[in-house]
Amino acid sequence: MFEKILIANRGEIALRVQRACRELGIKTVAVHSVADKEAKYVKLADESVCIGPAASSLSYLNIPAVISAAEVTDAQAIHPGYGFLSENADFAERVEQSGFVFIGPRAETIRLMGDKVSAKDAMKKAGVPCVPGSEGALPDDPVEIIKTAKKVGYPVIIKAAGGGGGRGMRVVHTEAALVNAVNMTKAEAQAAFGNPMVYMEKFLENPRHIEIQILADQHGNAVYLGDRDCSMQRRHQKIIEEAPSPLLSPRIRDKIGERCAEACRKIKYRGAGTFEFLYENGEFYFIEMNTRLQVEHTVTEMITGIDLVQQQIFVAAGEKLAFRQRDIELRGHAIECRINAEDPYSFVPSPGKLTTFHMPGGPGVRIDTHAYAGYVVPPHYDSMIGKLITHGATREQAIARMRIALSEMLVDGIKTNIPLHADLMADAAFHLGGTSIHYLEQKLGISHK
Ligand code: MV4
Repeated sequence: MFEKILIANRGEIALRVQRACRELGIKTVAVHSVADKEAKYVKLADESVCIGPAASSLSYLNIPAVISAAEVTDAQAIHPGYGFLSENADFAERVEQSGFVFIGPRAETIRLMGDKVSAKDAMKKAGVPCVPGSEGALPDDPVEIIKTAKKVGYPVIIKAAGGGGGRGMRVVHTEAALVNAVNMTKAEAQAAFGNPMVYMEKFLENPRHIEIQILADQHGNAVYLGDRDCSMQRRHQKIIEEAPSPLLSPRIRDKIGERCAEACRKIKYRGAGTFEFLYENGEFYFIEMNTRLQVEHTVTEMITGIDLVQQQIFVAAGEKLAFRQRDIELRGHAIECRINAEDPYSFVPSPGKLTTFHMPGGPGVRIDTHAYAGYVVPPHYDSMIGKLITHGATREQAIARMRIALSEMLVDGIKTNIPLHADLMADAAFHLGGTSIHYLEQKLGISHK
């Protein structure tokens, strides 16, 4: 097992990874920007290294600075958290070339999944159900493009191979608009990702966003750890996630889960990963695979009792998974509310000093946060300051616990989205079993983009 791990991230996830390491007796190295030098997780780490100025492009995204920090501190492995360098194949490659273990999949796998055309192709071949659409990337020939759309059926969606997470997409409703839309998406994709490749899919009008968590070791074993429903979002930012999805029966869950686990065995996946699906009219449609730990991994941990960060560390160290599929049991229901430093309705960021910071407690309540009274939320990064997670025997109990926990939570000095979460926990459609990916924007009266 590793003796020392460098954590290439900040905020709540830096603290989350640190706690996993400490429990395993692994020493930790925190890296931080100038703006984060007073952060709690920096002080709690065994060692810390300042890797650059506040701007993340010069610090948390600075590959040579992160690798140098691992060298000077003699760390053996690097955990990238989520965001920043976590899905950067070049980073993973340079980490391993420098003699460290990257806690995540092989660089080759990250690269495969980073290109959404090759990801979809690989998953289709591995038996994962995908959205109907073009075979690979769209050709240049307008006649071929029109033919493909006719076959797929309108509306279609044009997506950039280099995109993902909602970037570089365009919905097309008519043949008249098609070729121009493809060309526009290509030009944008070239500018944004340096890759003009685009592909076409049938546009699903009102799906749910359901994802499957998987875990694979380097010995050919892979398991699925249930699903999460992440449909409550706005502008591709999830705000509430839950596990399991209230929509799925155990039989359907096991069927899609086993498909994902089998795909992981086929492509020799290593580490934790997430299959993202759209779910509509009882069918799953694969859209993307995330090769990192996700913000919402906590709800999976609550219902499985498995520490996903520790599992990432075990498999990165070459250990075999200590459990099989039949050992994994889903217990009860968990909900996560992302607590953001922002106006609850306009979503404008609200950095600044937390003058009050009282956190709730009680049975089934978990809080993952690096914040505390007196902490200053810096303006340079993501607005998420913590996650409130509740677990209950049933969905109703998890919701009840969330309502109580939200009512106990006091944060002053900045604006937070706690009032929005309180509204949503009382929302009739949410209570009835959740909503489609468009519900929150419709409820808030935001028009589609
Ligand atoms: C789609 C879709 C409808 N049909 N693909 C947006 C993020 C990216 N991961 C994929 N996305 C979508 N792909 C087809 N064929 C609708 C979306 C989408 C969406 C997906 C998941 C969560 C939130 C979303 C919000 C708007 C659109």
